[in-house]
Amino acid sequence: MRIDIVSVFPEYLEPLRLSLVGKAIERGQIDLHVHDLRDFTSDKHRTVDDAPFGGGPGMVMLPEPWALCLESILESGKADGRSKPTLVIPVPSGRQFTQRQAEDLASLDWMIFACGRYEGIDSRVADYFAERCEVRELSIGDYVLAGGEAAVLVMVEAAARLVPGVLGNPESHNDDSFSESNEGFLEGPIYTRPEQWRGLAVPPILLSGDHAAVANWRKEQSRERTAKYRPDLLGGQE
Ligand code: JDN
Repeated sequence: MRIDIVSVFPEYLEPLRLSLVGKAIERGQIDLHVHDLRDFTSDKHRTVDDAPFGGGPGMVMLPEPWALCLESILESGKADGRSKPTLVIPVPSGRQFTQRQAEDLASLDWMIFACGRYEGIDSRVADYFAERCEVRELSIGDYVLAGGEAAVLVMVEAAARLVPGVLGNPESHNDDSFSESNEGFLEGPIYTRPEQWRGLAVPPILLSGDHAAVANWRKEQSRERTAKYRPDLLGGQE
């Protein structure tokens, strides 16, 4: 899988080289390219923004540096034997990024993430590239960040751990909160040694060796937790 990320703060994406995603990069399972948008400006001040048409506060990212950068990435990816990237643009006004979206991204061969700053990117960039690749405007939740970088860290990590071979044991996905094999419920409580810790015991059923009973108990815990924190996932009201 190839991942290109464009930002005016390329250092913001460096944590992706740590831990699980970092290991996947080292193993060659993920080919990560981070690009500085300002490298695609031509004025002395390396300008990437301007005032919004129609007035209002803040600044909007200029379309031309984005076009030059994305075109250079499209060429580089083609030279690398890739075709039809998906262009992900994190925006507070986008479709909700969910575990289903993460699973879908994990199946792709090539993704480009465009991190906006200020009030966002001139909307013509998404329209223009919609004719050249699949564009997805995604939101990681109902809050507003200062830019798309933190959202991209979230989306790349959520997708990368689902890429076959990236996580040691693929079965560990089955217990994930929101996973299909878990009926979309939240994961219940988990325990390790010692059996007794500061006066708190591990639920005895987990020590019973009765796998069916353990599975039933976990399902029940999972339902209870979902009913308490996320009744919307059970089809009820929030
Ligand atoms: O997903 B976000 O909250 C988000 C915020 C901004 C952005 C991209 C995404 N660009 C500027 C603010």
